[in-house]
Amino acid sequence: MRTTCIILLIFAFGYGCSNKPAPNSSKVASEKVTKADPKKSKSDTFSKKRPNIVFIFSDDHSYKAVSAYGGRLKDIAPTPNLDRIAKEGIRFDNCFVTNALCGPSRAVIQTGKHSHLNGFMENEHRFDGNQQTFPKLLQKGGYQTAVIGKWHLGTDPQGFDLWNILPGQGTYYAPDFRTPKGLVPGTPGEYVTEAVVGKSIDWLKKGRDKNKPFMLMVQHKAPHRFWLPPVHLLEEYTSKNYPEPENLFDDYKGRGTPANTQDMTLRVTMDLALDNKMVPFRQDRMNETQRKQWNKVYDGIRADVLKKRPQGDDLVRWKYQRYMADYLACIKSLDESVGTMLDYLDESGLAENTVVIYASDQGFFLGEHGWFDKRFMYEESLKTPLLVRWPGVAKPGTVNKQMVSNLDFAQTFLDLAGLDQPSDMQGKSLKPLFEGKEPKDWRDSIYYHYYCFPEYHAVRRHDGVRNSRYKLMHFYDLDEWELFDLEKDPKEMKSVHDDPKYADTLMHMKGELAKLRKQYKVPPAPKLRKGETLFPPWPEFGTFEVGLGNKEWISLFDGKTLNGWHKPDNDSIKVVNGEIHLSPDPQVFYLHTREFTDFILELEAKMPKENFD
Ligand code: SGN
Ligand code: CA
Repeated sequence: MRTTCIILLIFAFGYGCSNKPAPNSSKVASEKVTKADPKKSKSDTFSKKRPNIVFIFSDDHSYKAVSAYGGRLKDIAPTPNLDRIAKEGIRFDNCFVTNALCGPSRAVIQTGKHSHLNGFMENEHRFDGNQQTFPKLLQKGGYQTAVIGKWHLGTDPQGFDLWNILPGQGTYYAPDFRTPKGLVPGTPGEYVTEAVVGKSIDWLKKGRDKNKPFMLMVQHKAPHRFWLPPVHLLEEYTSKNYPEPENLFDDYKGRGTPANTQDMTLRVTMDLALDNKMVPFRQDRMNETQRKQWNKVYDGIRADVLKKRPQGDDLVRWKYQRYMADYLACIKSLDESVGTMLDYLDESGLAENTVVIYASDQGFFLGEHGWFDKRFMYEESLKTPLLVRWPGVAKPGTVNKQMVSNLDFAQTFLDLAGLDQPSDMQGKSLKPLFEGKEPKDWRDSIYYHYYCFPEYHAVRRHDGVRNSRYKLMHFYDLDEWELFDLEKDPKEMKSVHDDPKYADTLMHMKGELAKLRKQYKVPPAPKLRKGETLFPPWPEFGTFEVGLGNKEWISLFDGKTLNGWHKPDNDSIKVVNGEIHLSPDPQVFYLHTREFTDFILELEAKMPKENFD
């Protein structure tokens, strides 16, 4: 198993404009305000004029799982609260990330610069927080700033009046938080999405200086793998039947080596134990009630699948249903938390002068191409949802089709605050688009770059360019190209790179790519890592421990016989009285479907205790 990272760089035509300072500098804004209402204190009036910003950010949220975007899941898994933002504001249909991976996306947002310039190209990197970031500039410009939830940048946040973050990827149940004072252990019974929004509202109520405008980043863990939903949604979401994507059984013909050799299929990579929860796991982060509700639902599913033992394509279909149930229940909870925040903004009277922005760090495959995860420059992963509400400014029900990006967020926030946009930031403020303007010089293509190979999910390094109709991808380590005509082939099933009819388009897109690389000062890619094995276990992310703290061997799965199962040569697994048992030591194991015939158990390694729910 290997993984790759994707980096997307964004390009704009006539790009010089993006680096110009905002026309309304903070000085101008404050003068205006003082004139308008001389009786009020400057900070008071200033904060009225300058909008607050609530940035709600999720992790791996496909736009196909937001009902406002339509699509196959809209009726079965609606998101009424997210839809409310779209209805009362703007739905952006073409928001792309520069690199479809968590840390890199966050670093781009902090800095307004592509990964190669902010230095954070892979999740394993550590963000240099001493560099210029938008929260520092906002703080200097008179804003109160806070970040709550997933951070995932390795180093401590800077430029925030308050930070209260999940360590690393965080956990779904009883999440620990980290503050400047240290680790705050999780509270049993708490669910991460609710905890993040609860702490955010606490800060709005009690933590901030109410004389200043604020910028709050509400950053969710959900719906990141392993998609552990809150128990109140389990029954409902596991009993639905989710429509499949048309290309669930993609055979990857018509595309090159990378699509054929990735490691992110539901068929092979999706794990029955970890992803589909078909083996009991440590639940010491759950309280008794949660444990009971959880086991009631999953014991039932487990018993059912063991009876049916789906094989081959049926097993893929079964996994897809399991995957959607968990993923979409996490989304439902996220949507509920968005409702909680919107309600609070209404009740507190803050709504009127607060810009609410919803986005994800990148998209995600929900079975399209037979995949989960992201990293590729294909549409599902490249795009993120972007919804914006700005009462009195953004026209309700607007749909914006311009090409925008996470590269733009930093400058947008600064512009909203009436502050200068540093000339070395590489995006464009979206404020004019929020205001319904149609800037003539808007970009018409974006640049993407993913840097991580070998790595989890084995996506090859590539960069590329997308405009409104075409997408060109270059897997440069292989020197393989793919070109898609998104109008004729929106699902990206057949590259037309070698089709003579597209020769002119190919030439044009290659020119665009070269232009963007130059414009964004993209250096040659770092050397390809060689010789690193990236097979499990991966201590930093770990896998489930089986053991449940019992003194004896633990019963596993259907427990009949190990005959015909792939098993290790040591004594860590055996059959006792007709039951398959694991050694009491914490063991990490993987269940794979190999050759699509049956479940296969693989014991991978021992590992120390990790933070798993
Ligand atoms: C973990 C996941 C991967 C995922 C990366 C990056 N494996 O490693 O599936 O691609 O995170 O995700 S897991 O077994 O630990 O869930 S990111 O959103 O943080 O970039
Ligand atoms: Ca992510």
